[in-house]
Amino acid sequence: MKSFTAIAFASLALINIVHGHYIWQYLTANGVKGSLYQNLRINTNNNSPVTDLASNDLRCNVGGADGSKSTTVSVAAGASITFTADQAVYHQGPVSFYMTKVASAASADGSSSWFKIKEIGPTFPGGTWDLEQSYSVTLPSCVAAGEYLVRIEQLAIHNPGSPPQFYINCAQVKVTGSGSKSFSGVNIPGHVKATDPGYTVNIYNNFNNYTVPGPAVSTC
Ligand SMILES: *[C@@H]1O[C@H](CO)[C@@H](O)[C@H](O)[C@H]1NC(C)=O
Ligand SMILES: [Cu+2]
Repeated sequence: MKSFTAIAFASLALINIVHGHYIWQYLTANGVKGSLYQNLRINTNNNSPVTDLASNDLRCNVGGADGSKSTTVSVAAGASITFTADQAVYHQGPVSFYMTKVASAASADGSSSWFKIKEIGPTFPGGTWDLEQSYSVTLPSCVAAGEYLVRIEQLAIHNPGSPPQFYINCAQVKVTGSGSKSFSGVNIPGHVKATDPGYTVNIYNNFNNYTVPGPAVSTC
């Protein structure tokens, strides 16, 4: 079993080198898939992940603090949006979605408080992950109208060979509707701790349960 695990890791490392990773590049809103980076922050790290738990790049990816070149899309509270990557996600791990309310989605740097609106963990028995090229999230129907950054985070778990990798981006969204609810949240970085079981877990060995890192999902 041990040697099988070692071989599995060796081949995973090779896949990394050969195929590269993935980038969140398209947003579908109001049923329309946008053009490249339309209504999304534009990252400058190609398809590389963020791995530093203390980095501000965890907010909206490397380069993603600047929203000046991106547009903002109006979406009704309760509607769904979809993030699509340049290729299907293939590193195993959870997907989480967060929102932060801001004065202007185009000028926000992500330093405000984030609340989680959805998480996708593995299914057991087996510990099978939902690996897709696109993931959708429904914006809470009760959330206050106004501008938000909506963030996708895929955490690619690479333990124990190398640290987990964050694949992230932020959409610029103006939520419309009559909702008035504001949720308390967490700061990013800081939302995932180096000691979180969902961050440290070895998914190849005795993998029977899992808690997605970060706060609990906020619901109406
Ligand atoms: C699985 O459950 C045990 C017992 O509650 C807990 O200690 C452990 O951290 C959990 N593992 C993960 C990866 O969440
Ligand atoms: Cu990769």
